[in-house]
Amino acid sequence: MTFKSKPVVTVQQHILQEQMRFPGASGEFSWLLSGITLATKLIQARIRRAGLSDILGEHGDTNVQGEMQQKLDVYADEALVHSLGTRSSVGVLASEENEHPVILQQHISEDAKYAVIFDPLDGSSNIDVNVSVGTTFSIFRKPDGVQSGDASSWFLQPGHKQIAAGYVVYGSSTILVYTAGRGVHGFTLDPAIGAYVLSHENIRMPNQGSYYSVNEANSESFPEAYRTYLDGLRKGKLNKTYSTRYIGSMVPDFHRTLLKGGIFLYPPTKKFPDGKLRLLYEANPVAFIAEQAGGLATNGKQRILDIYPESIHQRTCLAVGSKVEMEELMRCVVEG
Ligand code: FDP
Repeated sequence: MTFKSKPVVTVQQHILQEQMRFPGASGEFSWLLSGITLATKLIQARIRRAGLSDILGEHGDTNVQGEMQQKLDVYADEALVHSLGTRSSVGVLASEENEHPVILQQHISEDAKYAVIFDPLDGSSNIDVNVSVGTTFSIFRKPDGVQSGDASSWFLQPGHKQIAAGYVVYGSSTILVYTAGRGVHGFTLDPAIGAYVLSHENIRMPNQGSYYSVNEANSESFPEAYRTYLDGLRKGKLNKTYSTRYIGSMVPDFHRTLLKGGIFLYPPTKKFPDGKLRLLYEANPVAFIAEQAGGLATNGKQRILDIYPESIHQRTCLAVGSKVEMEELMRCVVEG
């Protein structure tokens, strides 16, 4: 590595550079994001040693979704709460693992401007078999007129109000992807220096890809329009030969879709008639990133980022991906 040929830009430097474009920016936001990068470094260190320490397997409790918590889920949740809990700009935190938002009591003050919601370890059914998993996060500004103690209302805002969102993929390398509404940038964790380094600047999703990503075992119970759509892809309706790719961890499945194009979808099924994925900490962050990169995201009826949530753990149907595949899906759904 030479400093002359390619400057090393860490995520912290990048955020500070972005921030300098806004006169009067206080630096609080970059301090907040540094809490997320610290937590995800702690999480990835645990994941990398998973088979060597007593961290695999079930924790013994169930989370708010009624799912058995894995030990790593619990660790990841604690790492994020611990790392963000000391940022005075963070008023409330919410997570897949906790039924109610965590109010950081000591921060209920004028300084507390941001609400952070996250899924500490998405795709956790893949942990024990050494398959990629991820962390997602979404950040809102405290809405006007909200009482500090009314924590849920900090989050009950449509996704287009997110001020930043992102995810980390714990895959063959660890990569952080985020947007603050001015493009999408990816940073790979360099284990030699312990820093996330800019590796994917201004990511653009291809207009069309050649993969579709869905749990086809559920296809018998998909609504007719989704079955017609998938059949069309297989039969070459979009003038491409498609392959399937489905990991069963949303974050790496979406990450591939972002870089290679195509579509990722979790339609309504018999078991999950309203969709399985969670609006606030799964669909919203990837929808924000997809749109910033030139893609689209819908629940089949409306743009994901326009949905007004009614509860923190609300589920949604999700289809997200390249323009060509998404426009064809919307056409199939409208025609019914
Ligand atoms: P998991 O249940 O393993 O946590 O919403 C969680 C999620 O994984 C997503 O990451 C993934 O895309 C989806 O569920 C997988 O669901 P199916 O096993 O039903 O396909």
